[in-house]
Amino acid sequence: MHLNPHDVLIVIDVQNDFCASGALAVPDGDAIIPLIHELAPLFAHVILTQDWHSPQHLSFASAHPGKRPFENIEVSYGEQTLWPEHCVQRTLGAEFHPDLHLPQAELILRKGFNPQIDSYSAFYENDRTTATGLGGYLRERGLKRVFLVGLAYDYCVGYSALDARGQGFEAIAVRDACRSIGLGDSVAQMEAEFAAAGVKVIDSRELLNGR
Ligand code: VGL
Ligand code: ZN
Repeated sequence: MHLNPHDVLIVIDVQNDFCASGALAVPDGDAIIPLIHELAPLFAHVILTQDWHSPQHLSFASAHPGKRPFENIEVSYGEQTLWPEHCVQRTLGAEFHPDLHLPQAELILRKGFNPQIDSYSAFYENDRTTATGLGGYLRERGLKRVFLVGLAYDYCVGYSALDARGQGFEAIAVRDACRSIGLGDSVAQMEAEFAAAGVKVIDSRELLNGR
């Protein structure tokens, strides 16, 4: 697969709390970092996202007495999964993994900072209507095709890819440069949504061999 100057690599949430010994560790999460470093130089544009929650964020089980992580609750905008406290603003867990080295990144997009709304997607908060501005940013800069890597495939990578399609961008998830949380059948469900929305899933070899 050949890349062009309108392609952008979006590196989703490669933060301490999603990596080994983090508060919401994604199994094998750190393992993708060397591959991300191989892929990034192929792209003219790189964007990072950073999960960036207020203390006592609505998505934290600890903010709901009697509730436990990974339970679902009903909130104003619908169903919300509850998580362990993670990626709290200005904590070590919210920092990018220390091995992640992408100084060329042009934008660091923070999301999930609204205390009352979670944000899996880099484009829309979980109410599905509050925009982060990323769609407008990409359009104004003439970026048309987004490649997604990072954590977690079945949540923030997945919802970002779906919303990219919804905003009229081509969206391609690089499967082996992602890892999943895996709650129930979250991976299969996300892949069914990818198929319906036209999100492509590729292996990194398709990029690395096509140079
Ligand atoms: C994520 C759950 C909660 C993710 C973020 O980055 O996939 N998942 N917050
Ligand atoms: Zn989060």
